[in-house]
Amino acid sequence: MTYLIKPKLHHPKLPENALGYTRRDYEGAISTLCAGCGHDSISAAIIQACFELAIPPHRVAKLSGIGCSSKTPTYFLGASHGFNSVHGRMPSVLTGAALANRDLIYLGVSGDGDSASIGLGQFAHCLRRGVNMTYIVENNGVYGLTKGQFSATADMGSKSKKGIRNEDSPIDLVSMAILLGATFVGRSFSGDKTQLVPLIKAALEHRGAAFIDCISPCVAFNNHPGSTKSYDYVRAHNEAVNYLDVIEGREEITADYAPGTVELVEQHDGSLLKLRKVDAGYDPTDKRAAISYLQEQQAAGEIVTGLLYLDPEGEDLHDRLGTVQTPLNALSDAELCPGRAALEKLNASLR
Ligand SMILES: Cc1ncc(C[n+]2csc(CCOP(=O)(O)OP(=O)(O)O)c2C)c(N)n1
Ligand code: SF4
Ligand SMILES: [Mg+2]
Repeated sequence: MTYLIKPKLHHPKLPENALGYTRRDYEGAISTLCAGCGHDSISAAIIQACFELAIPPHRVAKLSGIGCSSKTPTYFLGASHGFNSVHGRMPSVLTGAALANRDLIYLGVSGDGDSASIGLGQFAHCLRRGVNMTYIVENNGVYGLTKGQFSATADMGSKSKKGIRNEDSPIDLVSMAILLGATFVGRSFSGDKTQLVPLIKAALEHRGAAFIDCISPCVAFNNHPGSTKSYDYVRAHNEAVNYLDVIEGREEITADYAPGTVELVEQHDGSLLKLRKVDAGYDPTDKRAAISYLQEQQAAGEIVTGLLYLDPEGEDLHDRLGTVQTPLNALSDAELCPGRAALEKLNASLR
């Protein structure tokens, strides 16, 4: 793969985070995506979120599948671990990595083709298992990389660039993720940085399976008037259920205390989510209400965005499996291979 590295030079007065890094330290190579692609805006939001959280870049493992969306990890967090896997297989590679080393922060980036078509089974199982990760689908309703075929999230009745009508009903990844057992589920729009950056920060802070469906218009194949994934449609039909801000367990990240109804939700790791609700009736911790609200708004043609479901007591797969605390690469040979006697004892316990 060829890619262009950005020059390291930057203005000496760029703001620094708690680690002394500037935003530039969280960037990657120069993007080769089409100008105006929503995916580039999501990369910028990821960079901003990691900068604001002062995450050490080498603590992040970014994984993806295949597609324009799955190319994007090259364009952010250049100093992080990265693995560009096979089409639709990111979730199982991420699960394996997370099981081998629980100390890294796992960020999975995928497309609607990657996750809702070929990788649907993988998507389902890593969410229901509670793998500790942030899983972002950059949802444009098409297979962008392979020139605009309908994906499984494309609207029924929508027309492709070539004028062909989609006859299949779409998969709503957000509703699926809630039903499957993800403990943090949000939806946003690539063009809404004010909402997306705090949502990504909250997902990164969440312990357990965090999923974000991010609508991301494909300017080459799916940004026309008939598509609900176009810039114009989302701007006109977006119903935001909450304004979200994150307060880390360690220190407060933002001082934005604008008026409005505020709800503080404590997460398992002690960090707090601050929700400023624009819709006073919306409770993200009520699973059944969240699902029916999503269905109602969808029937009315609205796209609900924001933090849609949260279980603050989310579990990590490691808790369920009772696995060793230490990353496997830090265990000694004797610990990894305790010998014949230990194996015989284990076998005997299973008879
Ligand atoms: C096993 C396999 N099947 C098919 C392909 C061809 N292919 C590459 S990307 C892609 C779809 C990508 O769509 P999506 O995940 O929505 O990403 P986007 O390009 O829209 O961001 C397909 C079908 C492949 N690379 N591997
Ligand atoms: S084809 Fe679509 S998804 Fe791919 S880079 Fe271009 S605008 Fe983005
Ligand atoms: Mg796509």
